[in-house]
Amino acid sequence: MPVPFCKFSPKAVGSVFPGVITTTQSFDREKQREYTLSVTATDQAQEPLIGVCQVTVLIADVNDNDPKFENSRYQFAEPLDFETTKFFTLIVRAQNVAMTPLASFTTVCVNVTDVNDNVPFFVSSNYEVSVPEGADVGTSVVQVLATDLDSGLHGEVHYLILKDASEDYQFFTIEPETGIISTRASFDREKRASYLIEVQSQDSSESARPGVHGQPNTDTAYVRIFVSDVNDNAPAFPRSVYEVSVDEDREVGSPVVTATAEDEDEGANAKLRYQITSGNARGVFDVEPDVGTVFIAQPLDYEQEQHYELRLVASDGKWENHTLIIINVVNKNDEAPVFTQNEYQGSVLEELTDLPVLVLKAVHDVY
Ligand SMILES: [Ca+2]
Ligand SMILES: [Ca+2]
Ligand SMILES: [Ca+2]
Ligand SMILES: [Ca+2]
Repeated sequence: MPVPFCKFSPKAVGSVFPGVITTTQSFDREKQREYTLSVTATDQAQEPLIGVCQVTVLIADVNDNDPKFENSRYQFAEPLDFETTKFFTLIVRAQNVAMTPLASFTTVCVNVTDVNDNVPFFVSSNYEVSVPEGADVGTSVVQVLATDLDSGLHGEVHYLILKDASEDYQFFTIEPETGIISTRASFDREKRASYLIEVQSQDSSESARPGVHGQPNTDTAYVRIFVSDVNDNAPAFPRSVYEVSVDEDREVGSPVVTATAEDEDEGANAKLRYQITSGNARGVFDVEPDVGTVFIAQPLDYEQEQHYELRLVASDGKWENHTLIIINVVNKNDEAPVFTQNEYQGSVLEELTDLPVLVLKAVHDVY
């Protein structure tokens, strides 16, 4: 068989002709470990004799090869998380065991693919907001916010209002993209002072979380909407007329009547001040401005005035209303009789019997 790697060089050493086989190129044991040569010896006689022998050449190993990487499988010791690390570069070193070890390096790039494993959580699970009563339909009330750590559709959040038994949901609307909640009605605090709705956030692809089959990830939050007061109610007295009788000898400071007005608003919008605006001749009466109690401010005098008609006004600072307070002064016989003269003179006839001697006139209650 032809061996292109060797040459055979016969050389005469005395009467012996040894053959020397030398290599014509280098060998690679990793490609072929041994070669078999057939060596033929021929003498130079007229009729030459031929000798044949087989030579097997074993290629000895030397540490001449770096370790080679092939398609390998790498296992991660911990679960990957796109949200933590999106891209890994691994430098892998392989080294053989030898007196003079040889090493190879390769770079493994790992792109982590995002899955929808994060819930769009609301930044607050309870919102408390207020809207003034009487505000126009379409007034924005609050913007809710949910954040989702995923990328793309996995993290794109939409909002909706859940329909519940209370039916408060029907008074509000939410923009799916922005989470802005607006009114669909105008409210009256005096009828109803608060509403409660439940809002939901959802991402925009199927969840990769266990147990959520084919659905997006969701979260919910409550939004309590308080209707804040506006001063839209005037004070109102329960009666348009109060009529009372007062003895003329009642002490100054005595209460005569309390006329309390009602105001359906709250707080400052229902804080009333009372005032007597007419009918109060000589300032005989006054009113406690916070409570509406009319009291005697000057001594009453039946002889001077027997009848008062006071106009009592209650005001909340914006609206007012009034009532009529009729006070009848009752005459009291509380003055000692006083003689009209200090000295009385009269003459008596001696014949008269059973006739008045003198008429003494006294007048009651001069003052
Ligand atoms: Ca993710
Ligand atoms: Ca998500
Ligand atoms: Ca009011
Ligand atoms: Ca009000």
